[in-house]
Amino acid sequence: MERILVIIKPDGVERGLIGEIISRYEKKGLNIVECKMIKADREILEKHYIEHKGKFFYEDLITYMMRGKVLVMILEGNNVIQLIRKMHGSTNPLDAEVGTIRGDFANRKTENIVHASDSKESAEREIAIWFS
Ligand code: 3AN
Repeated sequence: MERILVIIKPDGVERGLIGEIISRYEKKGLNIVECKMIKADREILEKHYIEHKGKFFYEDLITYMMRGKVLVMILEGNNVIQLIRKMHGSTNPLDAEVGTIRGDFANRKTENIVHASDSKESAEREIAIWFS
């Protein structure tokens, strides 16, 4: 059984998209096994985004992720990582297909509504950070 960490980011929460996003996961038959709403601090975000440290968008990304509450979830199921990433669409909203969450709701690269782990290894690393 595979697990993935998903975050509905501050813009998703602010824009009232929590219900819409969770409803898509439910309709797809995905299983939410943990869920919490928190205001992330710099410490947790620096751990989460360690691979992006030093990139030109890093500071903007951390500031944006701290500006409001986020909904953090663990989903579990067969091939859940591939399924969720397909449903979220590409990081760049210009590349995200219509019908995906980013394709339907995002219009910027940094503020792109959702995060999802991109591999089994990153899922376990991220789950340990957010649900330790
Ligand atoms: P994804 O969330 O699609 O897996 P990552 O992990 O490459 O994308 O990037 C993490 C986050 O950093 C993205 N969700 C986005 O908010 C931001 N980001 C990534 N690349 C860029 C970029 N070129 N310009 C601005 N923000 C970016």
